[in-house]
Amino acid sequence: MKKKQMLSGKNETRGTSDEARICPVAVIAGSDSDLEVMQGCIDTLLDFGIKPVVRIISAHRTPQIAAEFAENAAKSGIKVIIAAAGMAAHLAGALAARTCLPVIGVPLISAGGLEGIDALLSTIQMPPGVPVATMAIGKAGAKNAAIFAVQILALTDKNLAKKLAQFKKTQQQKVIEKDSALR
Ligand code: RP5
Repeated sequence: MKKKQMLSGKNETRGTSDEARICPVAVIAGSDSDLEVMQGCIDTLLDFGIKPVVRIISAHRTPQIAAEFAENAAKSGIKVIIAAAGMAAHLAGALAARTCLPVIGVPLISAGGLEGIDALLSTIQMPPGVPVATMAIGKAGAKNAAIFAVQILALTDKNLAKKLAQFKKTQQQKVIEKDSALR
């Protein structure tokens, strides 16, 4: 089911600017091996009613496509880009270099990597003038990237702002209930 949602996001949201208007967030993974963790990001966006554009684009293996995507993203209606990669994770930075849109980076743990520290440093240590809003490594970062994107969009979208307030309330309530259960 989850996989279907992800594939559906990918297939139905590529292309025209009409589609992009209802897909203001792009989730870009550096490899198909990143998709399992990024499903948490996609699912969180779906929970807020946002169906993202989902792509696999590599800063190193498909640099031309990465450049073209970043240069055309704003024109096609995308407002926030989430970029996730492992190892020498230059994807978020490479996209941020070519767009004025906010770019959120998610450093991932990859096989043979350094537990995500390699990706964290590659994503976060951007030179002044080209920021990447870098989240935590892995699953937590994937989910937070979605919430952070919603927070940006909620600044100009009352409906999303309401959903965000409700999300915070529910989250708080869950912790209070767990605390009460201990007493
Ligand atoms: C990065 O290299 C990708 O984002 C991925 O996390 C890592 C390994 O890629 P694969 O060899 O699994 O395709 O570019």
